Amino acid sequence: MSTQPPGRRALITACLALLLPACNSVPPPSTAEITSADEARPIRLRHLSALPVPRWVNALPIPKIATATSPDAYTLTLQPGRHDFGIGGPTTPVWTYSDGTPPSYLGPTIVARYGTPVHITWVNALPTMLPFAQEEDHLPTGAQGEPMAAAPFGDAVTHLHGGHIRDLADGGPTQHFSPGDSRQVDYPNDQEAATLWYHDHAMGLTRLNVMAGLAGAYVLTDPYEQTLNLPTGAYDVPLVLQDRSFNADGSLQYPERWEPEFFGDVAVVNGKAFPFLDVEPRPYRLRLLNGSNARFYRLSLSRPKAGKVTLQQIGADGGLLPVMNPTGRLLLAPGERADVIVDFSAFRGQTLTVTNDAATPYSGKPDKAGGTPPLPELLQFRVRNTAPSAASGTPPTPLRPLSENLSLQQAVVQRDLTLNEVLDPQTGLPLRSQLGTLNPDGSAHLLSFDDPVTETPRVNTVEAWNLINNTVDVHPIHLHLVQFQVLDRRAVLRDAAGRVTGYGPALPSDPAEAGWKDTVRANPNEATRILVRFDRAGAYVWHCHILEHEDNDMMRPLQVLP
Ligand SMILES: [Cu+2]
Repeated sequence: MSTQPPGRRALITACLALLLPACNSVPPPSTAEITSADEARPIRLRHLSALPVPRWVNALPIPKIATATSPDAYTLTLQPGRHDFGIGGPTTPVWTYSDGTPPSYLGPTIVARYGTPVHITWVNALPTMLPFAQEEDHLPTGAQGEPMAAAPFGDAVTHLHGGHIRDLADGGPTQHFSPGDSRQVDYPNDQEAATLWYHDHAMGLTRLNVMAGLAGAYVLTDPYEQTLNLPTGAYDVPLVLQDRSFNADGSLQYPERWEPEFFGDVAVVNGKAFPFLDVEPRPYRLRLLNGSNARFYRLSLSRPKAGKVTLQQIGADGGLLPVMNPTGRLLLAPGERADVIVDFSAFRGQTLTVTNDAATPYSGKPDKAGGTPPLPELLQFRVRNTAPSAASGTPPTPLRPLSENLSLQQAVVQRDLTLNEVLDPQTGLPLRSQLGTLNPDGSAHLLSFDDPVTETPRVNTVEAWNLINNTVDVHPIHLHLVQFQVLDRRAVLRDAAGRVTGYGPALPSDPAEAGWKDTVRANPNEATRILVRFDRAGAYVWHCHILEHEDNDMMRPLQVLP
């Protein structure tokens, strides 16, 4: 581990997070300062695969549709297995969700229909050792030197990300259960058609269990969506984006003790390294899902020497957008989804590459000096040189009006909440990330997961949450239970001690996030406002979806009061 003194970037973070008196001489960061001072943290440069992984030789697999035991009922068993990522080396020990057919990495896709509940029995048949090395004492100690809470290895619990579900079925971090045990849950599917996903959420283990393979897609359809003439069947393709690194023996390479973020050097899409997909010259619906632990993707579809293809974004986390969003570049933080239509009919016989230029860690700003290099290429589409079919697939505009247009005037409570990073004063390296509230003097009040609940909305009320990011990186903030709307983003104004004194002008949200969202990017030194209707009482959580942050300790309880 590096013992280099903290760089300016780290020092700024420490001052903002802790508001140390000794830091008062450091001026609050401006955009320019963050950019020019963005220094690499050597700790993040390690995870290079031990073998050269071939590109564009693996056909993209489409995760199989889950086999039901009876109509809309599934038994999914969490179990160990081996998987061929197509890395040109030995197969890889992984953890999988099995529906009784031979298990696969990722888990099988659950296809659900609006208004028809899905019943799932989750069976934990995992061993008590992860498929990659991990120290027993894998998390740093907490704020008072106490050991951070983590479930024992082998414990697991599955959360349906984006699902509108009662708290006992939510699969929150404290609901983990041991090997040999099982849980039964019902998902009501009483929300709009959307690309949801299921993944592990066990306390202190989420980054490890998801890295091991515990994730899968959950596609919810509804009659309205089916009237839109969107591509279906083989032309409706989920693309689960992950990054992994591999050891020479084929095993997953992951740090044996907690590190602030993990960035792999191999793009894995639907469980294959750098795959390709042969497509027909016609429209496709691509359901992009960022299933990485920490990597952001800023995606384009590129043609050799011919620039970028316009992506027609039709959906975000919680379903269809009100209007289509044509864009050349899509930004996806961990946990976020985007549905796009790509019409390949203009590209017969050509090869198109899905490219990525998001730096790591992702600050949202040009990052010339710092971070690990991005994964510049993920996936290729090879368009067959056949006659274009007269296929459907041009989406109408408007797509789907918002079922409710939330306004700030509806908000009965406005909460100021903070995103913070705590650095080791000795080494300058991150010890943990924490959410918190805002003190009356504008300083941050950092809170651990175990501190008493502070976010207690009343059921069926609307609240405005003002997410103040005191760090230098973007954090994707995810709320369980709800789909919300992004209101605006404002620059945070600070005094010399870094305390919040006010806000700059409101900037409207991105057209890409104009629909329902369950995960929102909170940019550094900005306050991101979301409007949320809490429509079900119960005990939930909200957290950063960088899984290393979520595990230590960027997660808080959310108690919706009756
Ligand atoms: Cu975070």
